[in-house]
Amino acid sequence: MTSWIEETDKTHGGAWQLRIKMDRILYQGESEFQSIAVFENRLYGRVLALDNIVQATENDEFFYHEMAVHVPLLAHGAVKRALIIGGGDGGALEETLRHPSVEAVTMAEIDAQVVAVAKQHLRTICGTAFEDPRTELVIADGVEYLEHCAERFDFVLIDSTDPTGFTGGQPQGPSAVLFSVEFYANCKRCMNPGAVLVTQNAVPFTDRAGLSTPMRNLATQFTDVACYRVAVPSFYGGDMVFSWGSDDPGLRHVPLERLSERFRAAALDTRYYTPEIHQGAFALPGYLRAIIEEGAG
Ligand code: AG3
Repeated sequence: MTSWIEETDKTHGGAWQLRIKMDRILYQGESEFQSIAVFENRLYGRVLALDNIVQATENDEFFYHEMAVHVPLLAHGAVKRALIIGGGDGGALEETLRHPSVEAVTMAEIDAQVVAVAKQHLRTICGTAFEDPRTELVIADGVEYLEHCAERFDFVLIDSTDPTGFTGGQPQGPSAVLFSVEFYANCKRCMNPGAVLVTQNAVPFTDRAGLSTPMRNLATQFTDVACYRVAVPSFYGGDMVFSWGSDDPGLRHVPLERLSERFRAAALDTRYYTPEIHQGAFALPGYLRAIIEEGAG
């Protein structure tokens, strides 16, 4: 019998369904927070799904993780201390640790079981990032962690799951708090001058509020708010978007030669990121601009 993982649209009353074949199931379980599955697929390799939603796959995780991390780090140029909220699969952590400037990365992940599953089944995604002496893993609710955090970071990445839906433009579900003004204010409090925050905002063609709400909320905290895009093959609906908050507009306008120099100096071995892609990713098609300007509609 063939089994499939099925992700169903939540924002248009079940208008679409994405099915990926589970050729071999490696792990299936329920944690305190969500269902967790790791399976093999002929196209994607090993796939991590949380509550039936694809989070990362072996064969296309580089689209997501390289863009989540290398764009802000090479724009900044001297990140020493980084904070990742979520990111339990370890992919973003691994990319962050590739930068020689990085001295310490704190990761606040709510679900210890995701980390355990990643260590056991997703080593091609996390490598040995969890064992790196620069890594401090905190199993905690990101909101609570930041409320009490006395550290200061140069880079904050919010690598969370998507909200489960939007009611009146307001995100719903366990990760909803990670898109709120209060949460961004706490991020900001824990950021050094010139630091940058990046947050994943899913696929706006299917989840308009998933982009417009955080963009609006980020603008209450940061003077320079923007977003950039990447099409992740295993996510349905076209471009996904990372939103960006900083008080230094210069970070978004680093000349290509400078980015290329930094890229060479960091000696990153990338499969998606290039300095040209970095710059081009901030160019937005009209429909994304409209979502940001007009809201979810
Ligand atoms: N977190 C964001 C996953 C977004 C999934 N959305 C979707 N499939 N529509 C990914 C975690 C990777 N570290």
